[in-house]
Amino acid sequence: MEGLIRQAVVPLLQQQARGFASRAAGFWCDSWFSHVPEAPRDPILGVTEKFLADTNPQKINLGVGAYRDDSGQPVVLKSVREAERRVAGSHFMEYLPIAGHRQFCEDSVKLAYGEDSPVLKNKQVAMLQSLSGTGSCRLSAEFQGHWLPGSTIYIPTPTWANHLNIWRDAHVAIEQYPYYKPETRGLDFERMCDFLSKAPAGSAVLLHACAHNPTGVDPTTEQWRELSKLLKAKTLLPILDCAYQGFASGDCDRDAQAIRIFAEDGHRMMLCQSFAKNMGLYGQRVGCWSIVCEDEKEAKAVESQMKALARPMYSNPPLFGALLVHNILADKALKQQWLGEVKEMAERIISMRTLLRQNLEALGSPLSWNHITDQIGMFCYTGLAPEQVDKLTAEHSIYLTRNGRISMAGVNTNNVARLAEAIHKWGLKAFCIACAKFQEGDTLGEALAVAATAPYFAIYHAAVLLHARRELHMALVMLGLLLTSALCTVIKKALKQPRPAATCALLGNCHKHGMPSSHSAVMAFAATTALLLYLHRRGSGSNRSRGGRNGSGSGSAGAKDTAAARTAQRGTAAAAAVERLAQALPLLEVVLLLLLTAAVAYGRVHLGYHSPAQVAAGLALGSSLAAAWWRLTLTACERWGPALLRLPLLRALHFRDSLGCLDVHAAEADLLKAGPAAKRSD
Ligand code: PLA
Repeated sequence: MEGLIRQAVVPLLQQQARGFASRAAGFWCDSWFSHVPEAPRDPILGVTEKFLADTNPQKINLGVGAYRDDSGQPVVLKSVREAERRVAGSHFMEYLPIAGHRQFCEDSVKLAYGEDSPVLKNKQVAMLQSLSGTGSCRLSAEFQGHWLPGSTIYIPTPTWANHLNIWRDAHVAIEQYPYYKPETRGLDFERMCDFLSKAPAGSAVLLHACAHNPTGVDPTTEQWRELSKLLKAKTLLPILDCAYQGFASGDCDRDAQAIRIFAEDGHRMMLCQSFAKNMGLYGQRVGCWSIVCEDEKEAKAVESQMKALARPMYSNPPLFGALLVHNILADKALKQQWLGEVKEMAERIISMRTLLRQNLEALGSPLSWNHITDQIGMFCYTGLAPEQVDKLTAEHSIYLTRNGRISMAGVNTNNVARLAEAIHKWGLKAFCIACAKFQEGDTLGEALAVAATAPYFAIYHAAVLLHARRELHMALVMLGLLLTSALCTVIKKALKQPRPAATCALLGNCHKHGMPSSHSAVMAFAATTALLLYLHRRGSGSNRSRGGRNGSGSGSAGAKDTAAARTAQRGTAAAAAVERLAQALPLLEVVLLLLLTAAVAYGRVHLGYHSPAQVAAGLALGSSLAAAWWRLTLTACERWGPALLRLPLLRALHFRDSLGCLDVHAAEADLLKAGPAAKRSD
């Protein structure tokens, strides 16, 4: 409703107000048009105007939906050239009747409703040659406004921008129904049906017969059937706009399925056909407007009113294009040739979708570009925001509509890489931890993708420990983890061993190197260090119970002894069990870390990110680095630890050496228990 007010009512009021103001001021005698403001550019054809004004030789026009070959040139189909040859000189240039070329219309509706369509056999279809698809739509809107007064048109969101202008200018009330779901980049079928089921009976519903513009998302056959039933049950009139027959699947019959389902279900309906795209007759303005009526008698009356609408608008349609289409559709061999050419055009577009997606993935784009290949027809609804589109135009001379729609017909092998680079540069970037991809439905893969975050958490964990505990050796562990990761990057660059060929295209990492797996190396480093620390603390614990060095810094006896003493004090078996569990915890943690390392390593192969050899190399590198680093850490802490800890900065930060302490937590608990006096005397 709000959209309608903005688009229809507000401009009308503004126009009236301006007219009134200028007349009231007496301007209209000496300045007839001074009150006429400049209209905004058309959102689609305005893009072509800007493109033509650009002097950059590298410019790319992906705005208007006009087919181009792989060298970016407009195409005249061979079948059309042959029809042109046959037509040339053989016809005089008289006016066509108001309803245009009758045989052309009959060929045209056969292509849409089907050769053996009962509605055609029963002569239920009123028809008229129109000024291409736009002319058909405009006549439909005028007919609705005139013969179904007070009815509303339901238009999908989004849609071809001109639909809104057309029904607005025909003064028909507009409602917009949900069609596209950005989150799934698919059809919002449930909401669409829900919305339409609430439309008042007697309303009209505009549907794109195939290759929805701009989304490239069509209902499935089943969904078309459901929609047809819904519209029938709710007494809604379907108006099908068929501007791309053949461009969705490459097969004109398949692309007519919606039209045929609705006709079969006995709908009264309107159909707007265009031969601009599928025959490449853009400038010839050839279309056909038809209305399926109750019977022949009704069709006759309706057709007479269709002519009555056309006559004061443009009198009668142009001759040449209609003759071309008629020559092609009425000649079996020529029609066959044309069908092959439509298929070829559709296939080139499909191959460009694959190429564009591959290029984006090869650039390492972390976003999903599946929708480029999932969508059908002439357009790709990229999801780029208007600001990003502006960047593509300003910085790269790439022209597209501001709703992020790309005319795939303008993409070719020469410009696809430049287009992908520009989209990648100005497109959305993603930040996520690990971002491991897995196959839909692979539960193990999903769990392993979650496990792939572990190396990042190992580093975060070390950082948090360092911050919370201020242990000297933890600073060195953290440094070791970072060095391991950096070393992997250096080795990968030096060896340049590729990622597994079988999966790299799907994962979009073909341009990355994989030897060794840094995930595996970092995890192996973390797990080995944890194991060595555990063994070291156990060793110092048993030494201590044999009278060895006490490294806890708390001045108490070994934690094991302390625990035993506590147990004795409480004297309960349950407490003893809890204590034993607490003692076993450090070992359990080490075991879990080793298992997690195994899961990460297995996941790298299962998910296709690395070969087994790359993972094995990562594990070997990480664990041997950890062992070497551990020796170095021990020596460093023993030799230089005390001196380091005396440094003013480390003292101020309360850094400490707790390497030799068997159970840091127990030691701290004892310290706190001893009370403030103990802390002061410390
Ligand atoms: N209906 C839809 C859904 C369309 O996309 C178009 C054309 C038409 C009707 C009208 O086509 P015609 O009058 O040329 O037969 N849309 C184009 C061109 C290809 C345009 O905007 O006029 C587009 O770029 O969206």
